[in-house]
Amino acid sequence: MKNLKFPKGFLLGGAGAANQFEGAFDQDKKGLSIADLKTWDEKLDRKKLDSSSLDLDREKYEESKNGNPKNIYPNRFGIDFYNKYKDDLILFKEVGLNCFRTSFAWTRFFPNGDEKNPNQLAIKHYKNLLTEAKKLNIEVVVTISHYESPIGLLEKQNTWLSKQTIHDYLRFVEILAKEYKDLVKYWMPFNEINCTVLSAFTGGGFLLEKNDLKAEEKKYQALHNQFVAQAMAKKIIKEIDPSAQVGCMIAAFSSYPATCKPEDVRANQLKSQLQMYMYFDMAAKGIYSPFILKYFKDENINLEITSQESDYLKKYTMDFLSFSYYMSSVTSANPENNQSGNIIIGEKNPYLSATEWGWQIDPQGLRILMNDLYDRYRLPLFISENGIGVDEKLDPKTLTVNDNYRIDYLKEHLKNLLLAIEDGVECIGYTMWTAIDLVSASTREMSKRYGLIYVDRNDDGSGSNKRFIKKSGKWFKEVSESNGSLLWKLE
Ligand code: BGP
Repeated sequence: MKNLKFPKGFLLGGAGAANQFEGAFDQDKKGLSIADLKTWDEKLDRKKLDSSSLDLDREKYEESKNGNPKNIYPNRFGIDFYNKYKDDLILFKEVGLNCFRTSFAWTRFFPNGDEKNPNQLAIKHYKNLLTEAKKLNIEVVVTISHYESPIGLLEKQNTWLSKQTIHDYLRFVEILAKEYKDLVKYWMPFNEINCTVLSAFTGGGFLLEKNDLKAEEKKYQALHNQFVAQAMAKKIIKEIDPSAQVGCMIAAFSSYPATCKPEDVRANQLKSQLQMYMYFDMAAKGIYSPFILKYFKDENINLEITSQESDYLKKYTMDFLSFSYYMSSVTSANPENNQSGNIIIGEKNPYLSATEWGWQIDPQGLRILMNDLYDRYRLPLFISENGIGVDEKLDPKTLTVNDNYRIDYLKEHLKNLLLAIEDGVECIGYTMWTAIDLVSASTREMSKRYGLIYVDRNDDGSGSNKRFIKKSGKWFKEVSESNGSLLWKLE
């Protein structure tokens, strides 16, 4: 029987994102971000989801911006972490986190995205948060931009479609690095950078007009601008604090060929190159690989790339590779059985079970992926998101949630992570999604719950907003205290 433990200094924690849990959308001079315009859809069909749920078209955008009173904007209220962070950090400690990954809201520092001087209230707020976390020995890992670009930049320059946004973003990066260099060691310039190609609005912060024939080209241009910003962010952060560590964050869409038929294997190879490896190649090597250059050519995608940008991309590659991993999918040359997934569509895997939202649970897939990535890139890995979303209720008698399914999910994934480390993979951290229930990124539901801590808040914003530790929270603490040993104990 194995008894593998986390390596010394391993970051074991939980993750969240400002736009999904802070709320307080108009407090302390905060400006509107794209997340503040997203609405809850009461009629949402969980069986039929795809990446379009992440986008807003022009009409919906204008309606949201003008504030239709019938709309419910869940990201605007979140769970009020902005005002409750002190108590919440104590709860994070109670569920055993030694590390907490969150984003710092861009529109708190620069309400329109491009002001000359930053909002001092934001600087102070996050300094207080970091200081509180330090007192509790919680290492804060900062995502600089997590699906929350400023509306001001959308209106002015279509956000990431414009190279001007690189400069605006870098001013934000510089402020963060200067202000928090003594309190933050790990930085991730973008959350799930590959989302930009799936959703112009959520990932790239810009609107595409209907039937835009250049839509693909625009998304890849926005992505390229983000790649440059990611490299430049590393340059700036390292100049301010040479000991800081900067890593990418990519949604790892790992996929198996449906059969060993060569056509299926080839289809899967292509999909993996396009959805996953091109992003890791850029982060680790600073290049577009030959396959993606051919893809651009075949698809008539012509990007504006300067030679100075190419130099920066190669020079400022990432110190570690981080990724979210929720599920795996299946690819065949002739897809039949589509299954919803974390903002992508894949096919059904008969060997795996799936969540209510169609995300196929595959703990072994994590070990396979970690080995694969380490074999390709030889850089330390950081699993920055992993977890299970379930529509669950608080037991009114015990005031907890008996979420054994979450314990099973986390246990199996953590065991596979430790097995990958035993295989020889270097892994520096794991932040499960999420420490505490918050608003879902893809569906804006509160009822798609991931937390170790339950929050009494409903999809429409009603509820006491009180916190309750779930059974998984107590279990996570024991895992953390046993340094992983508990994972291998027989039930
Ligand atoms: C990732 C995002 C997170 C998050 C998570 C779960 O894609 O980085 O922001 O929310 O997935 O997804 P969802 O909230 O859509 O269930």
